[in-house]
Amino acid sequence: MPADFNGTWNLVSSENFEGYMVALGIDFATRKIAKMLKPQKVFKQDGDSFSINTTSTFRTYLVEFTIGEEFEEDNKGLDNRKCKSVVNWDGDKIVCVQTGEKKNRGWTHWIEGDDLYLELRCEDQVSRQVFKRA
Ligand code: VLZ
Repeated sequence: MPADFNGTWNLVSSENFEGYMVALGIDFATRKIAKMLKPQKVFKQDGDSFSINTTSTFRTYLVEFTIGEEFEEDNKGLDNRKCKSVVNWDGDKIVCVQTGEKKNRGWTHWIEGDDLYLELRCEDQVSRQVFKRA
């Protein structure tokens, strides 16, 4: 029985999002704004079909995917690079590999207790975020 990510989640802590953004080549002014944000994630999950909508007062980012099916991701409003992405289960975690110009790019989500965790990876940088149910 895989994990159920459905719901609305609010950011409560963030570690090294700055390093992750630098690795993605996000400009200084955008980083200053972005690191102040408290984004919300709305997960919709139906079996292996997901949508994750990350919203904030500054930018919004929607990604939709099915486990195991590669898709084109354009990262619009983030670094605007295109990559080929695929998300797979690793136990109760969902692991995204984003293949493109940036090495070692991807993310992992999992739930522990009532908290949603996110690890964001790009090149040698790792950012960790924790969300609580809204
Ligand atoms: O999350 O890739 O949940 O694809 C933050 C918006 C969105 C703030 C960060 C604007 C998206 C930042 C991180 C401007 C540079 C992300 C995935 C996993 C969904």
